Amino acid sequence: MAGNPDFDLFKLADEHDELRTAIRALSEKEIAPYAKDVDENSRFPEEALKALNNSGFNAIHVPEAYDGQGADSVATCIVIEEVARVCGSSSLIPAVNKLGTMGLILNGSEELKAKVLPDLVNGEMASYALSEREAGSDAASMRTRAKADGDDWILNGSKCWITNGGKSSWYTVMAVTDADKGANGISAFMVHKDDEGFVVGPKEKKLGIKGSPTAELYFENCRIPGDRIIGEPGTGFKTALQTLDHTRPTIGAQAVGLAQGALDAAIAYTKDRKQFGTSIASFQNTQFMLADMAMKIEAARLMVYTSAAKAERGEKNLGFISAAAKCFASDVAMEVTTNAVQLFGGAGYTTDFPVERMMRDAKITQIYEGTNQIQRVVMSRALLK
Ligand code: COS
Repeated sequence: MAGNPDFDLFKLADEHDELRTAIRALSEKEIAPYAKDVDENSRFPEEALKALNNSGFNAIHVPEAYDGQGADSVATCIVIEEVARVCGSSSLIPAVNKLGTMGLILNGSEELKAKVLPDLVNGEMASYALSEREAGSDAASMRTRAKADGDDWILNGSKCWITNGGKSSWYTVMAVTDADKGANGISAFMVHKDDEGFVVGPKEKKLGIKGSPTAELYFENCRIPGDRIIGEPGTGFKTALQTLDHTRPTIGAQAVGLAQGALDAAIAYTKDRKQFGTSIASFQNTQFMLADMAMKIEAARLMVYTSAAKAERGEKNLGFISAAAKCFASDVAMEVTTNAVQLFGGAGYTTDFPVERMMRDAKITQIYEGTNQIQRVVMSRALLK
């Protein structure tokens, strides 16, 4: 292998680099101009949805067998990262479309996949409904129930903090089907927005990602056909956790994108901003801060792609690496965006510049798809088992 020029040692494929060029251009032209307005008015980024749908970047992960592009997990991360670099809220369109369909892709029947996945290719969205008001980190303590009724299932209960809730057409919903079996009595279902008894509740008022609605969902004798179950009854909690093994890298990618956006803005600003008769980028304090920010982003990006590649290869025991990637990248995003605000000084604390928005958006990456405390539980369990 040594010296072989054909051997792409530890480098992304040319297709990945080309994809980045394409999604970066689209993001800067069609998504970035609206990011401030989307945040200020807490409105859904319709422009981003349209641009992503028109270019097929909205749900690039959908396999070719279901009319999708079948992009690999690293490619999907690159798309999310590049959109997040300009607009955190918009990056949740491709990210949550993957989250809302990954359990189905991993464990659903062919018929169910064929029913749901082409809808995403056609621009509809999907969400993931695991958490409940009283069952967040302790997800297995959920109370939403599903009961067989003839050929149907009837769901009752509620879910909360559902990203893109109300905008999505399809929802992967975890519910208890056998209360005596704990985590192994939970099943996963695909619920459609038009199903009888499916109700979208109020939206949360949030610190960041204000363009992405976060809603409560209610199931009021919600009736769905029997074949909407994903896999066998009782396998839903495993499907939910397996999903997160595949999608935590995407949150890492979102975090890397937010951090990169803040670094890029900080580099431009510190070169331009004059104090004491010179640009503040000429001070070693600024230079070292920028160097640390860039170094940590680079490490986070590598970990995110590594975890995504392992998921793509179908490696077992993804728990450690996907939790590590999400945890590390989101901690880096929080630190980098906060330091970007610092480098902007007073200006960074105003909405005249995007870094305060990026800092607020970064915070959620330390919380959703499992708090970073839960990521450490997952990692340490893997180490000690
Ligand atoms: N993939 C597949 N199966 C898994 C799994 C994984 N990654 N991790 C655990 N399981 C299995 C376990 O083997 C166990 O099955 P058996 O009883 O057959 O052995 C079952 O799932 C239950 O696992 P466990 O006993 O570890 O569950 P806990 O209730 O202790 O919870 C944590 C585990 C804390 C890791 C889980 O609740 C969690 O990830 N919580 C955070 C949830 C979250 O991320 N919420 C955010 C929602 S998205 S915004």
